[in-house]
Parts: sequence; structure tokens; C-alpha cells
Amino acid sequence: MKIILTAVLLLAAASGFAQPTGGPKPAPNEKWWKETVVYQIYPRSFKDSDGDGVGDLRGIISKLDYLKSLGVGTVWLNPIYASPNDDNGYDISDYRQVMPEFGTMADFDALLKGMHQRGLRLVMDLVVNHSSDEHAWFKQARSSRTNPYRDYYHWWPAERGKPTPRWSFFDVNSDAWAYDSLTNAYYLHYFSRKQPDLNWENPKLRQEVYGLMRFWLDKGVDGFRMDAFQFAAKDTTFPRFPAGYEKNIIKYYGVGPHLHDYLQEMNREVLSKYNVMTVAEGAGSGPADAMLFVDPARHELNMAYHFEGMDLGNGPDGYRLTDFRKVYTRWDSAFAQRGWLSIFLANHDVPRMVSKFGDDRPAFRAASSKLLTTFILSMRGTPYYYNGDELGMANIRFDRIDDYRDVAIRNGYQQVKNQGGDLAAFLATAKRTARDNTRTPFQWDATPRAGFTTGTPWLKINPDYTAVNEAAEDKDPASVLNYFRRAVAVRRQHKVLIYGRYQLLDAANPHVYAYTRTLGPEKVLVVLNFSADKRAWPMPAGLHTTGQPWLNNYAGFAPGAALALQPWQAVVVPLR
Ligand code: TEU
Repeated sequence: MKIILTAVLLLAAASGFAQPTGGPKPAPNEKWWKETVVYQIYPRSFKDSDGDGVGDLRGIISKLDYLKSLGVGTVWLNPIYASPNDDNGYDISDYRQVMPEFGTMADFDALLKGMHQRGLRLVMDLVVNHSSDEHAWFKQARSSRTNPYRDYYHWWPAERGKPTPRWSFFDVNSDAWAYDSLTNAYYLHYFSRKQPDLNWENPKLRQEVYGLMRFWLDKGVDGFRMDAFQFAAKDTTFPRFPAGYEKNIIKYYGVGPHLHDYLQEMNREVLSKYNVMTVAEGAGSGPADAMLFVDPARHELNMAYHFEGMDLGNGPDGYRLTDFRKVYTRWDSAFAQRGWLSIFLANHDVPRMVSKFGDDRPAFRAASSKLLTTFILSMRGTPYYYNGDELGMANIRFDRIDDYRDVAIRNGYQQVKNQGGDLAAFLATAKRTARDNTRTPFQWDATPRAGFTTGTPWLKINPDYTAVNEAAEDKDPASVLNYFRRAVAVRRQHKVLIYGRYQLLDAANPHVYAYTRTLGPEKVLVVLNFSADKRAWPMPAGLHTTGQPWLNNYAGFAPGAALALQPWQAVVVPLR
């Protein structure tokens, strides 16, 4: 009897049914990381506690109750490790130390504890495609060709001549090989010169990474966002790529040989031992590639973000709703049966969501921010929401190169200058697309420096902070902030919004994006007017709303044969 009972319990645990007593049992593929809402904090810009103009861990700690008030379940923190900050912490010089500008390990421990006490989970950024050139491994590696750390990185001995060209994201010459005279060799850096790529073919390096992952997991962190990891595996024979390859970087640079072997090994040795979530930043060039990262049968990562949605609308004419809808529909159907995605419209690498996908003119900023929030929180996939978007923060649109801090922009500008190119055109594009647009300090209140710092902020504060700030919005029931809180609460209450089948309606409508979500007997309609004009949207035959909307960014809702939509109106309403 005892043996049978044990077997039953083991089976239950294996099938995901093991639950503390009480509460409804989740279905087998329900997971906490599918049900959570992730809120991304860019620590440099969130809240400064000591007046040096740089956000820090104590600053975040002082805002824990704010985080709790949002209703989100998980915080993803951009890198907080020791770093010379060539790329704002994405160049790590010690993976087991906290960047002194951000605080101490004791501050980190207090932050983690404070989050857990409030039922919030903490996900860290794991940046292991590259380290800083100031990491002890690289200092060793570059010191001699026979150093034991040499093979932690990729080298091309200069006696072989010039290396086969490789393109770099942030290099001033777009050259991913940097010559190091000490050992007469070039090292590889897909990002800046201060971010040498780590050699994942070296099992010792892989064990180092697993060790540092355990270090943070043993502290109790709840998962990792895997930075640029698709670039970690490379063809180290460095073949020539066909002309024009730099236009399809992911295809040639990403998802190289053995990438999935590494992820499976990492899962086996580390991730499988903890109840944590993992998300791949980028996952190849299409849904089939992405599935390989997250198919549960493969035991690699939990979810991925694809860039196809983000890559829309970078040109001066913005994006078309028809393209936007096609992308999200295609990815949803590719993951309808298995695998899991994230849904996001902004992060620290792209402009503000309201400026890019909405309309940040004063008349439409709030409505379009709320509409985009509704989209993120009503799609299948784990929502990732970038700090400040809950206030409707907009692009700052710098005029001068000196205002930028980002290595990508500063080196890009220098390159255009060196080539005698059109600097005005470069700056015009940067206004629209630069990463510093989303990195400006969080706008807490209308006092000088937006309540972010008492010192000089590391990056200028958007002057609109006197109107757009947390203190004002907190008090206003109709604010973007309070709409975000409602939308998070609604998602948490209704599993149909998390797991429900997505079905597109009115697929060719150039302005209105509408879909249903269905789970068992529950069915809900989402209607989003992606335009600054009023629109009448005819209800499709056979669909009948029932009761009041769960979410509506305008006051009124009149059911009927056609919905009269206001500019940027978003409605989520149950169907019978
Ligand atoms: O980004 C990796 C990535 O592929 C993005 O490079 C993106 O294409 C780029 O930022 C465009 O400018 C990650 C981080 O999110 C980013 O902040 C880092 O700069 C980068 O890795 C290097 O670590």
C-alpha cells in the first residue's frame, strides 16, 4: 500500500499536479512563469538613493511597495554586476559582485528578501555571450598565448593575416575583431571592443558559467533572462560569409553549432535543479528556430522573445497595423500547441512603446498607452512590461550627440563622422530609434529632477515629467498607471487571458485589431482601435457581448451590432 501511494505521489509530482493542499489544481502545462507578469527595471534609471545621479539597489528597495501595488509577479533586473559600464552593465568584470554604483551585496540580499516578502520574484540578467575586457579571465587570457584562460575567448593569430571579416554591433568601425599587440592576435567581440566574446566550446568556461548561475540561484533568485545567448555558439573555423550577410546577422551569427547542446547541458546541470524561469533574448530567425529553445520536450529554456514585432516600424513612416497583426498572429499559431513566448512592446534596447507603437501627442498619449497595455496583457504569452510605460513615458528625442550616453549611438555617430557621412540624418534617425529614449530616469513626481535623484542625473530627464509622473498618476483613477494596475489584476483573475486560444477577427481591417480568447466555456473579445480617429467596428455574426467590459480605456461602452470606438479605444469584454 505504502509503495503504491508513493508511486502515485511521484507520478503526480512528475505530471505537474503536485500542489499544496487547497486551491484549484492546475492543468498539467500550467506554470507560474506563464501566469506571472514581468516588470522590467532598468536599475540605472529607476531610483537613486544616494544622490550620485545613478539609480541603485537601495532606490529599488525604497520602491518595493510601489512594485507590489502594480500587481506584477516578477521583476527582471538589467545587469547589476560589477562592470566598467562601457555598455551600461552588459560588460561584466565580476559576475559575483554588485556594481559599486548600485550598492553592495548586502543591499542585493535585502532587495531579494524584500521582494520575496511581498510575493515578488526576481529574475536576473545573465550576460554570458561576452564578458568585459576588464574581467580577470580576459586579463589572464590576453597576457600570453599559453595562459590557461586563453581559450576562454576567441583569438585569431596575426601571422595568419587579417581575420575573416565579422561585423560588430557597437564597434566604431563595425569590426568585430580587435587587434591586441601584446600577443599579436585579434580577439572577437560581437558587441563593443570592451565586450570580448566568450568561447562556449571550452568546457571549463561552461562550468564557470554554471558555477556563477548556481551562486545566484542559491541566493534564491527566481530565474534568468539570457542576454544575446543565441550568439554564444559560433562556427570557430570562421568561414567567409556571402556578401550582404550583415543584413541578416541572426542567420549567420546566431544559433550556431552546439548552441542547443550547451542549453541542454545548462538545463541538466543547473536549471533543472531549481524552480526558476528562463527566457531567451532572441531565438533565431523565425518560429521554427525559436521553438527549439522552448519546446518543453527538449529541456532547454522556458520561453523566448522574438524580435519580429520589435523590428517593425523602425523607419520614418512607422509601422502598419496589418503587418503588426500578421507577426503576432503567426507567432501565436506557431506556439499554440507547445512552447511559450513572451509578449512585449518595449525594453531598454528600443524606443518607448507609446512613441513607437502608439501616439505620444498629448491628446492621445494616455489612450494609446492604455491600448498597448491592453494588447500586452490580453495576448497569450508572458507579458513583459518596461518600467515607465505604466506612466506613458515617451521618447526624449535628443537633438545633440552630447546628450546621448549609449555606446551604440556614440560609436555609430563617430563612424558616420569618420566616413564623412550625413550626421544630421544620423541624429534624426536616433531621435526615433535610440536606446537612450527608454533609458531616461523614471519620473516619480513633479519636484526638480522628477524625484529620481537629488544630484545630476546620468542621463537627462524628459522635461515632460512635470505632467507625466507617478505621484500625479497614482492619485488619478483615470491615469495610465491605474489602468495598468487594473489590466494586471484582470489578467490575474482570468485564466482565459493567459491560456485561452487566440482567434483573429476581421483580419484585413487597417485600423482595428480584434481577437477572441477562449478557454473552456469562457470567451472574451478584445477590440483595439489602433488609430487616432473614431471607428465603427461591426460585431462579427454570432458574437454577442455580455455584461460590462473587463477593461475599457474610455468611460462608455454600448453593445450592439457595431461598436462605436473612440480614438485608440481598447475594450476587453466577455462574450456569451
Ligand atoms: O542585446 C542583444 C541584442 O541582440 C540587441 O543587440 C540589439 O539588437 C541591440 O541592442 C540593438 O542596438 C543585449 C542587451 O539587451 C543590450 O542592452 C546589450 O547592449 C547587448 O545584449 C550586449 O550585451
